[in-house]
Amino acid sequence: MTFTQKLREVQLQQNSLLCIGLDVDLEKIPEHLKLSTNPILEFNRQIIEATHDLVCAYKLNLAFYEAMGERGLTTLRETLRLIPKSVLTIGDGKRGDIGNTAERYAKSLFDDYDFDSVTVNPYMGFDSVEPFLKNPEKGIFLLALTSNPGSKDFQRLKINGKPLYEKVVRTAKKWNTNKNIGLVVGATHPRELKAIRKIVSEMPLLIPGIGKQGGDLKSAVRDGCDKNGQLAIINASRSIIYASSGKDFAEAARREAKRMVEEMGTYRNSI
Ligand code: OMP
Repeated sequence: MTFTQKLREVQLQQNSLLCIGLDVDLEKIPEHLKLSTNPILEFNRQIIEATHDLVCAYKLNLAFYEAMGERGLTTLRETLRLIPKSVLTIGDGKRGDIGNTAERYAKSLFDDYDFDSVTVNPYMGFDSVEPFLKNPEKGIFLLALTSNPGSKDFQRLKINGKPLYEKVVRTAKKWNTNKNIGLVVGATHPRELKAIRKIVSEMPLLIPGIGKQGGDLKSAVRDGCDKNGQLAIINASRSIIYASSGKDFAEAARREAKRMVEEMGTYRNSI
């Protein structure tokens, strides 16, 4: 089964487009957890337990784990073990390097950590992306139009009258022979999201930027989904995992996740 098919199945089973970003920061977790042997793992354990029936994926941004040194990497591994197989995992490292190095990145993230999918920066071209594409069951999200203000610095530059991100989108479509490529498009660019979905009608779109970054949920669903109301993976990290800083943090995360899923449901029904 290709990654795209797997995503369709999971979204159908879970009836959800929501991805929770486990971007965990020791300074932001509730005080009472700091007495646990591994506060970050305990935080993740409770968040996963409270939300796994509401999501299609969890995205683990590697920066948050790498920044904690060796212990962070162990926590990353242990967190991955806590995620039920019914849900997809995204290793968000935005990797990209010469082929020989990219091979090592792909081996680490897919074979060792066993992520279902990863984020990849396409700036270095095909040989830097190719090592990630080999296994059709593993997904790759190529950065197309990112959610941050700096996305205008390069991604919107015109080449032969068309923005660079559009070139990335059209090229990714050509490279997608294994049906395992998706694109990252920020929810902060609703107009462009709609145009990109028209170009890639059958590719997954990872859509971050909801919540703290101000992206619009309605457009993320209506413009990001395919014609069946699928293939958009809508990520929220801080707005869910830090919905409360008290002892009720996991319940609060569940409430916020549920609220988002219900809101998304209303937009999905009108696709
Ligand atoms: P919140 O703003 O807290 O929901 O977090 C957003 C998450 O999505 C972070 O892990 C970012 O690194 C990631 N992200 C973006 O915010 N913008 C992008 O354009 C791409 C990503 C990503 O690839 O996930």
